[in-house]
Parts: sequence; C-alpha cells; structure tokens
Amino acid sequence: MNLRPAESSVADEAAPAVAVLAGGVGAAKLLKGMVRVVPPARVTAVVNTADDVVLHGLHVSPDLDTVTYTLAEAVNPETGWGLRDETWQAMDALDRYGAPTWFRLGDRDLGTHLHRTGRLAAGAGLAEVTREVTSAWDVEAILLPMTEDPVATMVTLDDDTPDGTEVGFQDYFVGLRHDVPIRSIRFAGAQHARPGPGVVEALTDASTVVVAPSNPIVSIGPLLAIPGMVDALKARRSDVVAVSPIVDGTALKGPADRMLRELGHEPTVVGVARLYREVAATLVVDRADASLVDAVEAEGMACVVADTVMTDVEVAIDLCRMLLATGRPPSGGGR
Ligand code: FO1
Repeated sequence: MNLRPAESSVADEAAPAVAVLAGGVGAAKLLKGMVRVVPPARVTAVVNTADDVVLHGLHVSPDLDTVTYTLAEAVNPETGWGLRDETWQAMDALDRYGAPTWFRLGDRDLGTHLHRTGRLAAGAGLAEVTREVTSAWDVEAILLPMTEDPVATMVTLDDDTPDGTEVGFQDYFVGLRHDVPIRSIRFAGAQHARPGPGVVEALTDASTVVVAPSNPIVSIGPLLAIPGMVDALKARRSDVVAVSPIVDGTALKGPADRMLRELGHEPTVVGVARLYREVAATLVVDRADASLVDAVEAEGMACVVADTVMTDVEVAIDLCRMLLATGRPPSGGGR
C-alpha cells in the first residue's frame, strides 16, 4: 500500500515539485511523510548508489531498496532495511556451502536483486530498472539513482598498517559493524560519473530541494561528489533546505557522529552546517539543538528548529510541511 492523501488527479500537476537528496533509512522516513504532504508523483528522490555492492553475483542497491520498501510499507520495521516477514532459507543454503553470509539477503529481497541484476545484464540502465521495481511495489514517488555510472564508497581504516587498509563500504559498515576507527573516505569513480537520467532536471525544476537527514559524509557526500551536482544545487541554494542527521551531538542511526569526528569535522549541527552551507541556505535542527541556532547562523545558513526525530509518520508529516514552508520563496511563487 502506498501512503498518500488522495488518488492522483490532474490538479496534482499544479502541485509544487519536491526533490529530496536521499540515503537510506533516515531519508526513507522523511519521504514517507513527504508523500502525504505532496502528491507522490511530484516527489523525486535522488538516491545514493555508492553503497551498492555485488554479492553472490547479484547487484544490491541498499538505499534504493530501503526507500522503495519503506514507501511501499513493506520494510522490516525492526531494521529499517530489507523486507518485513522475511525468511532466510537462501542464506542457510549459502552457509551450508561455506559461502559468505555476513551481508544478510532475505529470500523475498533476493527477488529484487535477481531482477535488477538480470535487467542490468540485459542492457537496461539502473534508472529504468528502478522504475520497474518501484512500479511493481506501487510506489508513485519517483526514485532516481544518483548516477548510472559505477561509484563506490571506499573506507580507509585507521589500523596499524602505514597507509591504513582500504575496504569497501559494506565491509566497513556491515562486516566490521562500523566499529573500527577510520582515516579517510573516497568515492571511487565519482570524478568520472555523470548525474543519472533526470537528476539535474529534478533539482532544477523542484520548488524545494530537501537534503534528507542522511549521513552527510557517506550518504549525501557521494551525490555531491558527482560533477555537476554542486553547481546544480548552488544555482538553487535559497530553495535548498537540509535536515541535520545529528541531534544533540549524536547520530540517530549509524556512525555519522563518529565518522564526522574521525574525519576532523565537528560532530554537531555546526559541523553539519559547514558541510552543507555551500549548497543549502537553511539547516533544520532538532529542538535538542536550539542552543546552537546562532552558531549555525554564524556559518552562513539560516537555522530553523523543529522536531526532527521521526518516531512516527505524523512527525515526518509535520517536518515535511515545515520544510516546504521554509523552502518556499517569500513572494509565494515557485515552480
Ligand atoms: N545492514 C546490516 O547491518 N546488515 C546486513 O546484513 C544488511 C543487509 C542488507 C541487505 C539488503 C539491503 O538493502 C540492506 C542491507 N543492510 C544491512 C543495510 C545496509 O547495509 C545499510 O543500511 C546501507 O547501505 C546504509 O545506508
């Protein structure tokens, strides 16, 4: 079931278009609210693909799938990724063969990876396959991969080797449970990647561009590393609103606070402002960070305080209403 206020209608075409820069779980929660506030077909999520990984010969796109399953009300509510009511027989079978099973792919989820891998091998682009997947899940929002070119987040661990050992993102995030110090991050391939089909147009045409409360380094960072993305956002800076994923110095999910610290950034909303001020005019921070509003504004961003911890869809809806009001030009105009 796709959560939406009403069936799409011709009037929807006049509704403002919204673009959301998205990683995984945090972005998915925000998007669930956004499609209740704006007709879903007017919501475009530009989704990180630098976490993508090939396992057992299958192309897995965790962030695209997390957003799809969440909007389809099919996500596993305990983990925030994967499908609810999953079974794990394929993993048990792989275990029997001694194959690696540290990255858990449920039986139903495997269907998505089988379809994606087969279609990519047959020559379809990732954007086209993503349309097929979202359509099959009755998701009306538009999900665009940030690029169709190969981009991979690589993490250099701060271990006792002279240069640090470099591992793929999922090896760090899942394999090592992001429980080891890191020295640096790079987005392999990003410098030669092009924005995916429709991405620049979505950013240009939206009345508001929202940066979801995703990890600024490894979820939003890859999007910004693709040539042309920063320029497209800078051209719209006054309409770009970012939501801080750091609340009271802590990441709500995942290692964003720790990564910020280890990579030399301040693990607070002020550190987030320094990462986004070039591309976004406004930073939304949680009430817990109200005392840091002046410090954020000193970094050159307007700062708005709101409830950002999306414990349920109602909080997400209120947050999205506020984001759209914030991103709307004072004249009441818009695209
Ligand atoms: N995260 C885990 O912590 N452990 C897993 O075994 C795991 C499997 C998995 C399978 C499919 C999928 O779409 C996501 C999965 N994730 C898993 C989540 C994923 O590693 C991360 O949440 C994202 O890459 C970060 O946004």
